[in-house]
Amino acid sequence: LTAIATDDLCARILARDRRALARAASLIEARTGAGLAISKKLFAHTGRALVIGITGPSGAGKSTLVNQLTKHLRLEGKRVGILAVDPSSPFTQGAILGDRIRMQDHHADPEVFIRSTANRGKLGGLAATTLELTLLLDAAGMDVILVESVGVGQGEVDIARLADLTAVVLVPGLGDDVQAIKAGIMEVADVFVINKADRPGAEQLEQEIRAMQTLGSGSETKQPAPIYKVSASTGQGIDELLRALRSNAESRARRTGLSESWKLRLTELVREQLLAFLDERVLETHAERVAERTEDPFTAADQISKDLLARLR
Ligand SMILES: Nc1nc2c(ncn2[C@@H]2O[C@H](COP(=O)(O)OP(=O)(O)OP(=O)(O)O)[C@@H](O)[C@H]2O)c(=O)[nH]1
Ligand SMILES: [Mg+2]
Repeated sequence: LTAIATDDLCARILARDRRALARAASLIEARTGAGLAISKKLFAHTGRALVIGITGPSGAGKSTLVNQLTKHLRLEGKRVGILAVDPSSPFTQGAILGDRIRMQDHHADPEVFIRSTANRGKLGGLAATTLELTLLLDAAGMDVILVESVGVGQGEVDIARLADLTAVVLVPGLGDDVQAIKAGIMEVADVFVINKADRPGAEQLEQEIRAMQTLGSGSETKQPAPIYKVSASTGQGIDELLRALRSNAESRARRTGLSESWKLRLTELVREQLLAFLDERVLETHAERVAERTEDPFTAADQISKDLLARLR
């Protein structure tokens, strides 16, 4: 894209043109120079949207929940951006298709923008592009951005870095669920959502979470995350949940200032951005030498950064 075309695309995004937005999202996802130029240009227009991370095990009902939250937000006239991040797993195709189906309630709504993205970061984290996409949707005037991501161990931690607040979705009856969840999740969850509360076991799961919260709370000043029981498929409890998410975001903003989550988010973005500059082939060449023990890892790192600097110059 020429500079003029990029400028034009940015102007259209700011004017809330959906096709321009979709085009820009593709350019960013493909990590093109034009995508980067758009991200740079639009950054000044970001900082308004509330980014909510929705994470939890596969099949917990995250997409159904996102669909319900969107419905409620739309009734208030809010513009909603939805990013569904799929892990690079054999389920990816199915998951994207499934999300499309479950979110199709809002597909025709011009004030809702939905994007499924299969990109993952180089080191297994959420892709920098996901973060860039939240910035894009923010600039495009979305009031709330819902980011759905399957959380399996590290996933929750990653999403917490890009979201203003994170809701961890769990379901009763999985038994080992809470045990399987690493301690990290306790710090990451701003709100716990027990979904499928229409099924038996919700009370018990709530008690298990509470027990873990008391175990985990050392000298921390942080309040334990509130727990909400909902049924995403019927819509029961969604009003209360949405209210809780909002008040949580507000109280956090009062407590730490908005700058705190931005600092975290941008650190992550810059880190991923730097990693993206690495030439995969150069990395691999050195990795092979290290494996053959003809080079040590530290010299390899030196060489790789030298190569990087040479290319950037
Ligand atoms: N009984 C019951 N079923 C639900 C509820 N919410 C979602 N489901 C069902 O649970 C299944 C999984 O829902 P999804 O919304 O696709 O779950 P997900 O967490 O997005 O799944 P992945 O994206 O694959 O990780 C679907 O069959 C839903 O209809 C609920 O509140 N109660
Ligand atoms: Mg889903």
